[in-house]
Amino acid sequence: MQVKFHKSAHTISQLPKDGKPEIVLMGRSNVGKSSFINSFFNRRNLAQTSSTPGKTRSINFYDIDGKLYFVDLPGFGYAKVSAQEAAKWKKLIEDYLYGDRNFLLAIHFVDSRHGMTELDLTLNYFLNENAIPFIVVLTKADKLNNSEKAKAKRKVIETLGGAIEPERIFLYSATKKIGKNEIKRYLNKIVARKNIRF
Ligand SMILES: Nc1nc2c(ncn2[C@@H]2O[C@H](COP(=O)(O)OP(=O)(O)OP(=O)(O)O)[C@@H](O)[C@H]2O)c(=O)[nH]1
Ligand SMILES: [Mg+2]
Repeated sequence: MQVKFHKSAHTISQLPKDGKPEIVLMGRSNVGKSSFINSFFNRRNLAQTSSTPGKTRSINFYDIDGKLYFVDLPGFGYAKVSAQEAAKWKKLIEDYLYGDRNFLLAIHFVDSRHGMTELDLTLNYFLNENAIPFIVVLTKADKLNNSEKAKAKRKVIETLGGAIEPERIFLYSATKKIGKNEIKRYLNKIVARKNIRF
């Protein structure tokens, strides 16, 4: 499997139009979406990350074997930009999400220490409403002990009213080796017919 940066879209007209399937990374600002790209693919600087929320400001496409895209979205819930810029991002993300995209899977990132917020519930509602298959990835799991990890997972199930199987919730750490193999296994099942192996 080969991954390479494909393009950044700052406007809706810059989105790829080739109809390739997309695995889209969503979640609050600073949750670790871009760090996931780098750690998952073992590439230090494929995606830009920052300890300051709001690093990713465009929709970034990463090409997998010329067959599908990983799509890194700007995070939501980021208040430290001007209202004008926030409105521009919101529109870009919404135009993207409501556009006629070929979603293979959404990866919904949630900080394992904080659990789901109101905005996460809105996103979850959107995914369900639009029948977009998704998994939940609980990030920064290196900051939790084992009982906290189990609790974080239970909390997601509770918050979503049991409407998600435990097999679709993953604990992950970009800094320590947690969760990567499990997520690889899950994704490999999804792309098996496309002859891709993560
Ligand atoms: N300890 C720890 N820190 C992490 C982990 N993943 C990300 N971080 C840190 O969290 C911060 C934000 O990471 P990003 O990957 O830039 O987050 P993002 O979700 O892409 O943020 P936006 O681009 O603003 O939406 C950085 O300081 C990362 O180093 C993790 O698994 N463990
Ligand atoms: Mg980012």
